[in-house]
Amino acid sequence: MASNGSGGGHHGDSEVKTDIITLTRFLTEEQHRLGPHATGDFTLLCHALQFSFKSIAYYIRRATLINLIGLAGSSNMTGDDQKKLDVIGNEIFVNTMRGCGKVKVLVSEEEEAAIIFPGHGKYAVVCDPIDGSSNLDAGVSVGTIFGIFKLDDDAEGRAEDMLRPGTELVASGFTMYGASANLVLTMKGGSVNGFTLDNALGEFILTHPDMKIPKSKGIYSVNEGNSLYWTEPCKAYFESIKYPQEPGVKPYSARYIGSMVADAYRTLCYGGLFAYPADKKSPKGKLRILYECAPMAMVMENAGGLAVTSDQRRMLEVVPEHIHDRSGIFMGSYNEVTKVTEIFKKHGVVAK
Ligand code: FDP
Repeated sequence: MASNGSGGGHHGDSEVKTDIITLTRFLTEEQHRLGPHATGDFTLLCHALQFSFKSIAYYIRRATLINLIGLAGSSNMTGDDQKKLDVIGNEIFVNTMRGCGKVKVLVSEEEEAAIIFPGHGKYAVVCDPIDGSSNLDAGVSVGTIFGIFKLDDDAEGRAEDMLRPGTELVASGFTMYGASANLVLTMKGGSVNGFTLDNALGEFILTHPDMKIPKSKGIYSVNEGNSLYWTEPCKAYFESIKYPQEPGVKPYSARYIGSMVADAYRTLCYGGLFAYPADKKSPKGKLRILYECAPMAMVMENAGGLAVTSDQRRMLEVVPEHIHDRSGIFMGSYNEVTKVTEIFKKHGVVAK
């Protein structure tokens, strides 16, 4: 069978790719691109991250078979009931981060306090190990969200060190556990790259290089069950896309999975708007700044989109008051988020 010399060979009807970019290769190439001053610590940290994603993907896939569905009988720091898989996902994450030796501070949705590891790790990791877990028992897609900060060389590692804006993230992303496990990774000032887990090879393969979110798309994603509590500008925005006044303009389609990672991944791929606004019932919003909003905002911005808070500030500039602090969020296609900001402005809500 002759090779075409471009990394692919013809085998029967299908083309078999023989020059594959795995996440491991991608990370090594990124490290080499940075030159000799790159120590390889970030690469090792990412290897540990990818192991935790593979493990969580494995347990989610087997959950119904090995009695991992249902509640663990406890609730986490933010008051949510913990599922057995929340607990296991968190343990996997904590252990892999500790084991890699490169992390000094870990903030997890499932842990009340920041975890400080011994040793000289120079990174801080924030994570929601299993986001969207109310969907778990129904087999609906959930995900892991993560962000990575670099600490100062002499940092002792304190929870307060984590109260920083998303603009200081050196990398962020998420893995969605759906029909396949899809990992999206972005680094500061870089592009957004998507990898799909090949279960047989046990490797994440680069399948979506340089992802760009479409500039506009008539899809909105929000929990409409909260509309009773929405503020006036919020109501006005959603009215405007559901009942457009301009002749010939079609109303938007609604899509809401209820797992931020899955809704964000669809928004990244197809475009549109995902929102979890602050409202009269939850004036600070529901989603957590450090390990949900900021990492997602970085992905959206690096893919050409936008992410803002309910008071229309750039999400990445928000400094959380405590590690589990929350915010309202509107994120997605550039033109869709811009439209939100324009309507809020008409109602007197302007970023300060
Ligand atoms: P969950 O409570 O199932 O963990 O922040 C968690 C989150 O899910 C997000 O993944 C999701 O977007 C949102 O909450 C769903 O909240 P609602 O059920 O209130 O719509």
